[in-house]
Amino acid sequence: MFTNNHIKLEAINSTNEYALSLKETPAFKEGLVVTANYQSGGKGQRGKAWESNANENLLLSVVIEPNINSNKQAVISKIVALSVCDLLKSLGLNPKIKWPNDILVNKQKIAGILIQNKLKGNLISHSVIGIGLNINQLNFEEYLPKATSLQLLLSKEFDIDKIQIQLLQFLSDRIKQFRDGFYQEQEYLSALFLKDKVAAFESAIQKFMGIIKGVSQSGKLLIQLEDDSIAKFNNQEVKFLF
Ligand code: BT5
Repeated sequence: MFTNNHIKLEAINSTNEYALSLKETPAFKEGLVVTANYQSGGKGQRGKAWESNANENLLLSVVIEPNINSNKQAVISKIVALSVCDLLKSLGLNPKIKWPNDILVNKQKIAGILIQNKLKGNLISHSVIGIGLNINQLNFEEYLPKATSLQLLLSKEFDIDKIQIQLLQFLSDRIKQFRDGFYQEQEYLSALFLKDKVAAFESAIQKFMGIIKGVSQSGKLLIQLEDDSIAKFNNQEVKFLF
């Protein structure tokens, strides 16, 4: 699926932005892969930055054509997060998905995902899936959660191209399974950070205790409250206190 349309860049502001800039061209179609050795303006959610030393980590964007209703958009990020987990598990790690888009190992962030969708009416015609995976970088800024990398966790250097090929294989397998109707929700729930554990959260109005039960189709976090009701939160409406 991601084999014959690969643009490799030495340096760019953001691989997601670069892929999106191609949206009126024939190259912008399912299977497009854009990678860079360095991003001068790597993007996270809502104006946040994704920072990576040059040549040390995977900075990747791929285009898929989901053709699903935009109210089911969460399935895309679930599949992508699971494919990053597949890769990390294949290396012997125990990854968790911290809603909405962080991949953690030992409560430290090893990868981030940024999905930007192009809509045609109610349909998501194209998704640009950006993945930043820390591979060989040893020193990071003081982020919260703390950052980690494959080399920090496994004490050896990794070949970034090989990791990229493996990750894209896991991702295309997951996409194929989804299109074949294979249900991945249970796997997602078992990988979800803090699922079924009593934890502390903070919303705009208060701090509270609750239990994560899942993520809705539209991507809202479902938290069971002390009175057993389920509250739904959009990204940015709730913070984990851990
Ligand atoms: C993300 O956003 O985690 C999504 C990151 C997606 C990056 C990829 S790289 C290829 C593609 N092209 C792009 O321009 N982006 C995508 P968010 O959840 O908003 O997290 C951003 C926050 O993570 C920052 O505010 C920092 O606190 C932290 N952070 C930044 N760089 C990091 C790193 N290398 N490792 C761990 N944490 C980092």
